[in-house]
Amino acid sequence: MFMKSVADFGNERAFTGTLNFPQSVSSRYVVLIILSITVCFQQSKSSVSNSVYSRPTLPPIPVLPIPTSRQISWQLSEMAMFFHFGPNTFTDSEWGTGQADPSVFNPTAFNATQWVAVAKDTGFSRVILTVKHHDGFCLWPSEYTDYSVKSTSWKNGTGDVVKELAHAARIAGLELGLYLSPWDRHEPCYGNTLEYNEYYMGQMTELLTWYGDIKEIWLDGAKGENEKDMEYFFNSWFSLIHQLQPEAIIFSDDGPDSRWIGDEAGVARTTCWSLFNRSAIKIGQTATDYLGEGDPEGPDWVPAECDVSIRAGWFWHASEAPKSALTLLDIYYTSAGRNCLFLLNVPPNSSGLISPEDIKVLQEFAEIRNSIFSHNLAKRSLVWASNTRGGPSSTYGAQLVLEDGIYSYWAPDKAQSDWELFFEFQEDVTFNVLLIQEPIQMGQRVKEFRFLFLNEKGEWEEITRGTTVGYKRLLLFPSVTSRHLKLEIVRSRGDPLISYVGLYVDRFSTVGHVSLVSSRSPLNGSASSY
Ligand code: FUL
Repeated sequence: MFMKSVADFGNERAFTGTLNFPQSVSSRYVVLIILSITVCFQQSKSSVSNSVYSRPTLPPIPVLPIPTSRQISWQLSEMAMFFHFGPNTFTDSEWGTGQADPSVFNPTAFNATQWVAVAKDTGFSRVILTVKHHDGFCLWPSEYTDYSVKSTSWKNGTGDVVKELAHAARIAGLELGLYLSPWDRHEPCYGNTLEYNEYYMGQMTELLTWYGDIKEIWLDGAKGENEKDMEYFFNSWFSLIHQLQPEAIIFSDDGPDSRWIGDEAGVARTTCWSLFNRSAIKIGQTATDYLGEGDPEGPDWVPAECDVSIRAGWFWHASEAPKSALTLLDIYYTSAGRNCLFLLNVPPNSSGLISPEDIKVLQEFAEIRNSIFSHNLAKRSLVWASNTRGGPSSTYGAQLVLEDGIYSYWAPDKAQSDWELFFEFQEDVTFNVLLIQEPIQMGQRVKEFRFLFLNEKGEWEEITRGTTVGYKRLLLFPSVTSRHLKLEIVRSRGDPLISYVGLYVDRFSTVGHVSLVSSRSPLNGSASSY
């Protein structure tokens, strides 16, 4: 903790002067006085600790639902990289028919270490591979079909993309996720409910037992029109996955561990709860409004994931170019900056490598993020709160909102209605980005907040406002210069808890520009575009 809050001094004024001893007192006496004060202080400290037990302020009660440990580590990972790779990469298609000859799959320079290095070097801590897309082709040598790498000339039929990626990810310390498409356009038993579920679970078992730790299973909900009708045994799939890989997050349209945000543009709603009601929905049939906003009354913790591709398509096509780094920055604000995981697809090309032009954009994107977010201007401020649980010097003090991470936080006193954090600077600061984080391990609470500055007339004036916060909320607005700022929590589920507040300068985005990526108008009347 770098600074003591004004409130920590209670009603007393902080002593800031220097001790001036009279000239006549020699330095010998000064040393003696200091020594005796130190001894007395230590004695009194030890006698207190022998007689009175003073326990720390008790923690607040979590507001349910709360995330599981695997959901917390998933959320902390913030950004994941998606790899769509398979026969479509070689046939210039998106939804392969399942009839492509396996021989088309021939990545002559395949190198999973390069994929992982690109992800790691540009700030992604998890990679997810389409081990089987809708065409049914398997990137690992499944024993249940020969429509796989086994039937190709790549490495004379001995290759295994999943094995090589798992190995590269493990060496680099990245987490691995797998996308196993339920819809299968090749497998003849697709449409026969019992047999296909057996087939699917057999393949899932191979994947979850052959390749070490798997941290996410991605269950895509797409299915073409007029395709064979059949039922998926979701509950059996979920139980099997959690039994074989207890740390794996299961993503589907509706959870159980992570849900789809409802679009493929990387744009979450400005109101985005991780709370959800799983019993009220049927997988694949949930309205996008419900997926997008979540449910402040929901009994289940099912945070959202925003999947979007760096190119127009999910698979690599020679004719397509990557989006710009600034567009990725916009998407970062509208996904990771709205309480979601940002899942960015970067499709390897037909030689089996990530293309240089995509790498260049990813590097620029990383540099831009770094230049904006590595310097929190709020750390220069003195922070205090309208009230604090256990008093201003407790382990829930206001100044903790300047400490990185979600495990230290400011908590207000019980039964208060004013929830305000004040930031005071010694000189003017100019910024245009606000970051707020809640300690989600205690539940998602904030329903509405405002951020204000003290104007020249001495009145609090609103800079921006928002609804939900969750793990991370970013708001971009026209630049503001001030010395006095206030974060006001207007409405909350229980007492609001705030773990981090950041103020940054984004010289790259223009506020007008961001509306270009927003698929809908803000739902909460925010002054900000984000
Ligand atoms: C969609 C699929 O149909 C696309 O091909 C892609 O895999 C995307 C992530 O999900 O539903």
